[in-house]
Amino acid sequence: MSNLVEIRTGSDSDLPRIERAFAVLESVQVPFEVRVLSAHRTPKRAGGRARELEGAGFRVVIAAAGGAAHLAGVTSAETLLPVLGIPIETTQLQGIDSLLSTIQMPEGIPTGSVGVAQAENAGWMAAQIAAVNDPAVRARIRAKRGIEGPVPPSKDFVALAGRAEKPSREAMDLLTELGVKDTALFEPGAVQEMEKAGARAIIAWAEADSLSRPAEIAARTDIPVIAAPLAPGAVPSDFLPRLLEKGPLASVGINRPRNAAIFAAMIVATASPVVRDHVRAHRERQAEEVEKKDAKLVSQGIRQYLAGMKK
Ligand code: RP5
Repeated sequence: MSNLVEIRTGSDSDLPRIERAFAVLESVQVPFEVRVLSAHRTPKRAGGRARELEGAGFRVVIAAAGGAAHLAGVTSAETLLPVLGIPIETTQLQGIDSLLSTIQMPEGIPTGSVGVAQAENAGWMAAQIAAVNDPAVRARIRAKRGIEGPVPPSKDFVALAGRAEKPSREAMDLLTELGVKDTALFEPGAVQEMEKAGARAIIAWAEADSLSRPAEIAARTDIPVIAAPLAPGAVPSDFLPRLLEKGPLASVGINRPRNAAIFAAMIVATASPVVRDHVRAHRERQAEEVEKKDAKLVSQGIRQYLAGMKK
């Protein structure tokens, strides 16, 4: 069987810190390859390899880096495969620097980040994503994680969990545009219903008073859970660490419902060529929009362009 998960680190000094990810993948027999590919020191090699992954049969990437941790983000920009970031702990800032530079991706290019040093969670998430359409591996994962019940069905379906009307609508509209026509909103406790519906990914909304909710859902299922934190204003410094305390889950950053939808579609796309084509087209449209803006800026010059922006 070809490797399904690529694990890349920014330095070989990261390798001993993510050993638990290797152990998890080995325990459920999901084959993986490990590489040292730095976003900064070997950018061409990291980008080039990222572009090859889909064609080589990989389903998901884990990217671990510390400090100015751009490896997961740069990799996300170069592949349509879901990328899970592991922010490595740092001495001076305890890894909060790594976490923020991994998780706070711009709209359109999501990375799913686990918490600081949470290699084990990344291993489970990667295994679960690699197995969305593989009942045998799902059965192994469920047995190891102690999740009850037979392996549920799996189809191009994304479940949204929690009461968040506007972001849910936004995410569902985008999912439809990305070829995932089947979506539904569930009460957060309705995990069995989400499983019965055949979900390939769950988007779990979390607000300041419900930060543990995505992890509570994730504890009861092997469907990959995407934590989608929402906050109306400034958040305390422990907001994201608390959200990511338990797992397995990955978060797309604060107030990014569209990235939650895209990340969910990317997970579905690993088992659905139709959705994959839509995700690719969406990426291309995004790039064209930015290129058009740049061309306009070059032709108009900065003063006229800024004046146009202020109108
Ligand atoms: C990052 O800088 C790496 O991912 C690592 O976490 C950190 C230190 O790297 P080394 O100086 O040990 O190579 O790029």
